[in-house]
Amino acid sequence: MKIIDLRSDTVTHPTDAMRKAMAAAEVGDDVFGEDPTVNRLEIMAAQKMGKEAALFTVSGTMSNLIAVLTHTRNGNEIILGTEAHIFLNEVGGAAALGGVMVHTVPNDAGGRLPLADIENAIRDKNIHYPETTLLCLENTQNRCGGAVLTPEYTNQAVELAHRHGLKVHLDGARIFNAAVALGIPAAELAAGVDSVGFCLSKGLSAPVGSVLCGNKDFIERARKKRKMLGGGMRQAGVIAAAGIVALETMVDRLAEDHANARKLEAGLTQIRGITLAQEKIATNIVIFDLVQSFPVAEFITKLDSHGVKVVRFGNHRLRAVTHRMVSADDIDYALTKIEQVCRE
Ligand code: TLP
Repeated sequence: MKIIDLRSDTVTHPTDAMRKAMAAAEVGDDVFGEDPTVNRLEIMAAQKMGKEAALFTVSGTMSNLIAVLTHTRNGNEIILGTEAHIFLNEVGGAAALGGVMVHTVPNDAGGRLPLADIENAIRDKNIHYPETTLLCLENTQNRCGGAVLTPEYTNQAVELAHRHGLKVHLDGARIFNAAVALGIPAAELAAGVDSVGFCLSKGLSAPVGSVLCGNKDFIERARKKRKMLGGGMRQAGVIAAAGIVALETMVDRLAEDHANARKLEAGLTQIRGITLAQEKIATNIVIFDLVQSFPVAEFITKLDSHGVKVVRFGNHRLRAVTHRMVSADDIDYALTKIEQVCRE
């Protein structure tokens, strides 16, 4: 049976070029700083983000956790969106391992944290209060349907945070989707932030990995936190090699995924029983709602039995993500099946 897996762009397999590069990768012990391929990837990543240095990590979750651990101290408070991946999907690592309190601010439909709300959330100096030390933003904003934060917004949020003495971490798991959507270099989206992490293993199709970028001092301290978390890898050049191919060859093609997401949206709006849950499709994520009477779990199971996979994103809410392994024809096929299940 044909399988169209729209659960996430994390399901992408490495390309043939990546597998070749992995097989041929020059390696060394990265804990000694001696893996030439990892070193090359880190230099490349830092350049792409316009930062001084970078650190290869196992996952987006690990990059975010290391950023929180490096920017804060136990008992600090961090500000992030009610829809933030760090808040919702990272097993509470910031609290469990970082000992920080999270102060959430509702994201608007565009994935932004309204500036006035950020300012309101920053604690005054008062003997009763924890110290607010970090603001976390997310670009693209996953749960807001892959919404894109513009450099203008990010710069304003950074200016506000810095004025109050906060650092800013950007969860840029899909920052290249944002860059491609806006037609600007990713570095512009991360210009003012103190750290940015991006994933190689999502739309860019590498099998594993994320890179955390920032200034030299931050990365030096972050490297130690990675070691503490057990993330000091040895001959990691084998996986970094795929990351290099991802950065060199997989960024521009994200535009295709965005076009397919718009195609999916156009089709979904024609299906009775489905409404879009976002104002516009900005990148590769489509979030949609089923009419209240449709049981979501059953819908997913039925669709799955037709070979089309999506994930649950709420009581009546589903998410579909386009990526390299889904073609425009696959979108047509998926739409036919979604329509069929809705009809049934
Ligand atoms: N997101 C996954 C799931 O965890 C929801 C997905 O399928 O979208 N930041 C953002 C914005 C993310 O969307 C994700 C992964 C991460 C961080 C974590 O990356 P990994 O999975 O590499 O730990």
